[in-house]
Amino acid sequence: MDGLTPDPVQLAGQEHFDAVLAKDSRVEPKDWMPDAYRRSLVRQISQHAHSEIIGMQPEANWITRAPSLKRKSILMAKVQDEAGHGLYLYSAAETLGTTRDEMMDALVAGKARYSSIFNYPTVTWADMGAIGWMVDGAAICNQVPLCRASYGPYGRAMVRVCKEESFHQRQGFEILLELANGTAEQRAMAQDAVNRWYAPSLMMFGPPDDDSPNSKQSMAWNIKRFSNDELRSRFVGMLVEQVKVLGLTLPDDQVRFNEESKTWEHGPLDWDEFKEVLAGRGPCNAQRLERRRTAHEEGAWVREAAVAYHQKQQDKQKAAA
Ligand code: FAQ
Repeated sequence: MDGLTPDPVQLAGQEHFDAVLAKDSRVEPKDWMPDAYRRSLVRQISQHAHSEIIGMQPEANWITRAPSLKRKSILMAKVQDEAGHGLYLYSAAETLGTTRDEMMDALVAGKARYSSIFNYPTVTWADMGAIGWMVDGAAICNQVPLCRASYGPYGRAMVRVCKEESFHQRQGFEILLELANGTAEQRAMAQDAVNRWYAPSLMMFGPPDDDSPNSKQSMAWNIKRFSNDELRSRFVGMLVEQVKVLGLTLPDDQVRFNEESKTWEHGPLDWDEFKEVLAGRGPCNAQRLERRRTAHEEGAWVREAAVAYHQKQQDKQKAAA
């Protein structure tokens, strides 16, 4: 090609890609897709996978301290679900040509993003309730629309993830409900957890729309279906109703339903804090990354054993051929 004449393969590919999006249909791994679409998907899906994996840590801290055997097994199952979500998502990203090793290397080198929310400490048992109710709740609000993401493997992975997140949210709500109906001390612990997780969970939806560089293009590509602020507002509306059932309050006296725009409004959020967390200077960033690095190093023998096993199987097949 001389660089001036349009490449016919690329032109036909772009035409097909545009038609797929116009029909609101799915793009599949072997289809032609623009490089920028591929890059943006790898960016979002790998960050999402890392969030699930790092997100295991704040809750895993409580498995040994959960107040009963039943609570321990429920929490353990939830943390294992998060590992599964990470694995589906790494697999979806791999279909775009990025290897799991590349993604994992970026994470342990501190070069990859993961959700801001997992850089906050879990200081009491009530935090397990608040995480389930609010963090998984926010994850559901954000991820249900992603089930319709234009990239097939991502959208399909989201269907199962969302089913499991719904169960997680229920278990978190139930922990808070029990504490809220317990002793005065337990009730205070539940309220304190809700107070601490409220603003960070609202910030999970990402920066305000005016400050969200990726949203417009992601929405044009049918990856994101709603803007960060739209989803945040829906989430506030959900919290407002459910907190009444808990008999607790939200630490925000500016929550109100705007009749004109038909959206839920909330008080100001500390976006400087959000930027600090994203820059790696949140309360637990260093601890989370260090733990992940250690786990990665300690798991090296499992990866080596898997490679050796695969090699052995291949040698056997060759010998039999
Ligand atoms: N934390 O232009 P936008 C879970 C970054 S899973 C860190 O608005 P976009 C399950 C963003 O990447 C939670 N970084 O970006 C669970 C971008 O940086 P980049 C994770 C953030 O992509 C529960 C820059 O800021 N969920 O909780 C955050 O259009 C309990 C500008 O932002 C997902 O990943 C943040 N909160 O919208 C597990 C869902 N927000 O890449 C364990 C999929 C923004 O240009 C226990 N992802 N940034 O360097 C998404 O929906 C989107 O990527 C958003 C961000 C909405 C997160």
